[in-house]
Amino acid sequence: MKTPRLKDFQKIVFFTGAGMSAQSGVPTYRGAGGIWGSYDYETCACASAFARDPEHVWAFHNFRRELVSGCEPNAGHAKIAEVQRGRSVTVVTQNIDGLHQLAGSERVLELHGSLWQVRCDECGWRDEGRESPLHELRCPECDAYKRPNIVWFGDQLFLDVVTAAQEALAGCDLLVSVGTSAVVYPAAQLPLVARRAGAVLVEINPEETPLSEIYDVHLRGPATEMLARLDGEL
Ligand code: BJW
Repeated sequence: MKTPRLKDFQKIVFFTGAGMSAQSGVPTYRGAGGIWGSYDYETCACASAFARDPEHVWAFHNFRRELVSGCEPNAGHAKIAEVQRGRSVTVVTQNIDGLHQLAGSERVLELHGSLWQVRCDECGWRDEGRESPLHELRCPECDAYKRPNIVWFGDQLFLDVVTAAQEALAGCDLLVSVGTSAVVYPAAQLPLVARRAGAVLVEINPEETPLSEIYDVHLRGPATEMLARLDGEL
């Protein structure tokens, strides 16, 4: 199949992972230079680690807040935001960095939460802001530790977000997946909803993934260059 042109589709979903932000300087999780090469998710990114040592988990997330706050959206984020103007486009992202929104995208569904949101699981208090690092780690209401509103390993995904993502995928005629290794579930299997709905599926990734075979078109290269090939002009 030839590379689809965005103007030929009515309802588009961009499904993004860490590779989307790699060219902004945000490290991916896996592969060369990936975060999990230097940090152990069992001590940094799961609820049991937070219960054991919340300050250690916060040190990791404050490191991430500082790192990401120094990163700008790249040309790929900008391209998606541009395509979204005046069209039915939903961004379903596994990323927690908020760069789609900074680039101007609306209708962004954050499957794994946000680095910039915090909550208290004791009393339900919530807050949002880009203070980097976050200094006050205790809930102002009940003094328990705040936690990042991020979906860690072993956490359930937010049902309302997953439902909205499934609806967008079931109703789309084009799905463009960008920069995900497709190994983290249940997010990895969401593109299958679009496959079953008969959409055209495009995978943008320099590498093959375990789900590459479900895609109609494979654009093997970096996100910014490959997104530019899709021709967003009306
Ligand atoms: C480029 C590029 C460029 C580079 N341009 N591309 C079924 C089977 C097996 C296991 C499970 C299962 N169901 C659930 C599980 C357990 C677990 C899981 O999936 N484990 C697998 C790893 C084995 N899932 C969960 O625990 C989930 N919860 C859940 O299912 O609850 C119910 C349940 C629990 C337990 C058992 C059973 C059911 C929650 C998952 C939460 C994931 N959270 C994280 C952590 C964030 C922490 C933090 O940041 O602070 O979210 S993990 C991390 O991986 C992050 C990402 O969103 C996620 C996906 O990673 P992504 O985006 O794909 O990035 P990478 O780095 O993997 O890949 C980057 C890609 O980009 C590569 O392919 C590159 O080639 C490419 N690339 N440069 C384009 N320039």
